[in-house]
Amino acid sequence: RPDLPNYKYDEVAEHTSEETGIWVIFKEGVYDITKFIKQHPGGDEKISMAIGGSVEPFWDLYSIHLNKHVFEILESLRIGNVHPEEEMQVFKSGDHYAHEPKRHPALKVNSQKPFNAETPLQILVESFYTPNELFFVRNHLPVPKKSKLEDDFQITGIGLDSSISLTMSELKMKYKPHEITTSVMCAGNRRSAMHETKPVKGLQWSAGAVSTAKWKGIKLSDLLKDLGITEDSKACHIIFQGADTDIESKPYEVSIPLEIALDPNREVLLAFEMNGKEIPLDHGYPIRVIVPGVIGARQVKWLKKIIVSEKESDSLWQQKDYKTFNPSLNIETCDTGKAMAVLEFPVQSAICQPANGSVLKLENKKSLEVKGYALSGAGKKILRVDVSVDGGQSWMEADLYTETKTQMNREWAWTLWKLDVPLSDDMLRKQIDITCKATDSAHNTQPESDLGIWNARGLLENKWPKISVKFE
Ligand code: MTE
Ligand code: MO
Repeated sequence: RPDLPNYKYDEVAEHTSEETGIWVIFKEGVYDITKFIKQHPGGDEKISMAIGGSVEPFWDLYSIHLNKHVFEILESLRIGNVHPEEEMQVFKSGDHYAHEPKRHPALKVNSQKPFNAETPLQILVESFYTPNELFFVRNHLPVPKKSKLEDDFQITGIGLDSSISLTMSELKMKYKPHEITTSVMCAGNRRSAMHETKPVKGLQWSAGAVSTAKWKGIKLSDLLKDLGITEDSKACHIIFQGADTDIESKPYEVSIPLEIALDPNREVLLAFEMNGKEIPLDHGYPIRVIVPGVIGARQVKWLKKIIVSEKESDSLWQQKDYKTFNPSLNIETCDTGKAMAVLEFPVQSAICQPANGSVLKLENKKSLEVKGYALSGAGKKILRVDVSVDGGQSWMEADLYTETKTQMNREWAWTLWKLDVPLSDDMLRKQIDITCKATDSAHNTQPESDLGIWNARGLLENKWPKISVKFE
């Protein structure tokens, strides 16, 4: 619409209140929805997460919006266009973080440089697949410049004569593409809960450092077998290197055991698609490793190099971070040399709705809808999620929801759960404390307290999650 002014993302992001006007972006348009928001049928809690940015990922969640009537309303509220120069953020020269992509303002930012942000809990469980724009982001380093990222990577090491350069386009022609649905979870998910028990070092994640996507790629096991790398190899580890580097030009690097990389049932992918689209820059464009059943740290983004090796990666991320210790050891006294690098993770769950601390409207309520997610490592599926409103004296069983058809021990994605908790008159008068716990297919379940699992890095917190709500 050339008759209307152009606005930059930052300008739109400043319009989030009634005083300034409430603006949103849809495709190339900027819209003022201040008047409309009051009548929004979904209530203003959900729409408020979309303001100041693009509404598109929310419309993926709430497909009710995708009709002609809504587009007509929106078009009548158009006030401008997204500035055509707004493809990338512009930073001062010399800034290592000069090539960061645009991010959706609904993400809950933990740190800007490097960029770390979680998916808001309220929308995390609104759909089985997390929209790409709202998928949590965990970056240790600056994002590499997009124009430098190409379709190729190197593979080298034991059993290979020389370094081989491969392009994804070639591999796509040679090997059958494979699709899997996995949840990616950071080992630091829910660290803030462990921090409350006793302070730990690290980003203070709530329960939103996990998201789920359908990934398409080629199986790493196909490639390795084709190159003649088998279980009999002298090598024991596969090292992955990213294109992102620190100030000494050292790349992000970690490794996984060869056994996992070669296992066709483990379905380790060199992925090139996320939820049917090109992988976004924040999530590893153009190629990222997906290792089902293990913590996020091993799933290298912006893949540049694969090394077949006798030893694990000697990087900081393999040798120092991402290890757990005896609860009585602190950052100074823990022995990182002795501890094993975290790979698979224990059974986990979270309560996402209602939000912790909410004050809810009474409205003759007979029950309260409680929603969350549960998942476990190593391919274990969720057998059951139990919910308690009396501190664990009695438990109700939640309804489970999944979109995967799982084989035994190959559940790589989360299970969403929901329960209508019956409300008694007594409960309406005081604070309601809600807790839950998940049990996986090996009958592992979550601990009530984290005293026994506390570790100096604050990893793998999985004690019973707790929230409290009140009625007005
Ligand atoms: N890969 C590279 N190259 N650089 C990184 O910083 N972070 C890892 C992993 N892969 C990281 C990486 C960590 S710790 C996690 S939890 C996941 O990516 C997060 O993936 P996401 O940002 O796509 O959610
Ligand atoms: Mo992570």
